[in-house]
Amino acid sequence: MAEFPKEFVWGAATAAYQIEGGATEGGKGLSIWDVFSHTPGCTYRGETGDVACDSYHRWKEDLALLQSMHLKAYRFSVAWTRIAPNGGTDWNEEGFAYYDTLVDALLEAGIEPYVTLYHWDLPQALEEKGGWRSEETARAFASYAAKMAEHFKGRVHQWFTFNEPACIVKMGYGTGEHAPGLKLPLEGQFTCWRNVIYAHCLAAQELRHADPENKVGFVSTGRICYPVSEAKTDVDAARVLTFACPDDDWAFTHTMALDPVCLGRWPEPDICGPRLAASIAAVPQYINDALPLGKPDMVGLNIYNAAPAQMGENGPSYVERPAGYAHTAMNWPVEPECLNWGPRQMQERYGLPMFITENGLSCTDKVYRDGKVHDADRIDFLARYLEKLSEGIHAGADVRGYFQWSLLDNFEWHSGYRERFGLVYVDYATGQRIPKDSAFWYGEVAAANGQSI
Ligand code: GCO
Repeated sequence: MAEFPKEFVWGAATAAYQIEGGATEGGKGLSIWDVFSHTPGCTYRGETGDVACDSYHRWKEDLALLQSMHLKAYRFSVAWTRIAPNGGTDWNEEGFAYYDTLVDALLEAGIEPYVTLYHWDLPQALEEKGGWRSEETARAFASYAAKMAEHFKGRVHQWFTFNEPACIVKMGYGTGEHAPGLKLPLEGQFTCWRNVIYAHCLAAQELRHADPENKVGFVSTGRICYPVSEAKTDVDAARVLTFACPDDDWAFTHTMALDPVCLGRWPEPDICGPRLAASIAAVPQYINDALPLGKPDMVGLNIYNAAPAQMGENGPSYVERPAGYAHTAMNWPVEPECLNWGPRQMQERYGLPMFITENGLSCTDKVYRDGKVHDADRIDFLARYLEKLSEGIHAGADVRGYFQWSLLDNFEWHSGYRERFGLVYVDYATGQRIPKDSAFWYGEVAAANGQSI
């Protein structure tokens, strides 16, 4: 049985471009994802977020689903281009009106909004001026954050500035798999990275200035390695591999996001590759001086899996998984220990309250002949992961809550609608929502604070 702290927060998560649709409605401007998804060859079958789950019109149904699952928290993101269509001070009243309605309805229902200000959908107008390659984008983001904090003062207190710099930079400006689809060398990617971190620090200052009651968060994803035994040597080896930042794999690390944000300094050179270390050494001093402003009240961890590790003959080494190991529809390994060891390692290094801001899996979900969606894989996965999260909390990780990814099946970026991550099935032709078996199961878990697992 899994036990969770008394005030543990149970929620679900989504993101604007993945669920809203209404891509050109309500005065919304174009984001880089509107442009990228309409660029031939960039997404699975050329699928776009033009309609997605149509939550822009169907948000009441989403709210009802949250209530049906006894959830007291909803993590969603705001489309910057609804608030400022061109990413400047071109404030759009219709954009504010949409999120006013959603936030007020959540509060009325006793569901706390956890708002992500940036979940990858940069205004296209800013990308055309350099995007994250330019510090001006950091300043524009701070202005957007200040406006949001002012507008929602007294109603929204839980803010996450960014979701996953790892994906924003590596996939958007490195591999080109995500918007804006650029392929820069390490040095160019790092420039984008440090501008995102700078943007967070400036925005954190604005959010706190607007309302001292505001809690500022930052959402990170990256490599987690767990020890194959409790032997100190294996535990140490796993920790070293979790936080290492080699030149060929530095972006998908919590280190590169959380060291500057939480510790106010960049990772030490001896855990960085030489090109990365040289880029860090060249960071302008005024950005380094701003880092302490970004210390968060809460760290968001998006954790889906991990790699087994041990202390080998030649030092820390990965352990090969057995043949036929369990994996998800998206071919991600099923590794529940990630929610035990990941939070414990982050607790040791950063010592800040944490939320699991995303965890879940895609399954080959379908509507069965009985009209229901039976997703035993998701129930088993969540049970195993939440048991391990409970273990990590009992070992000392200060995890305050868990947001399941995702409330709804939705637009999975360059994979389009092929992957179904939702607790709720979405028929994209009609917009119909069908709670999967896991939605009922997760609702019982939330109502029982995990005791039903
Ligand atoms: C991420 C993003 C989500 C994804 C989810 C499944 O973590 O990549 O925050 O938008 O849809 O994680 O890949």
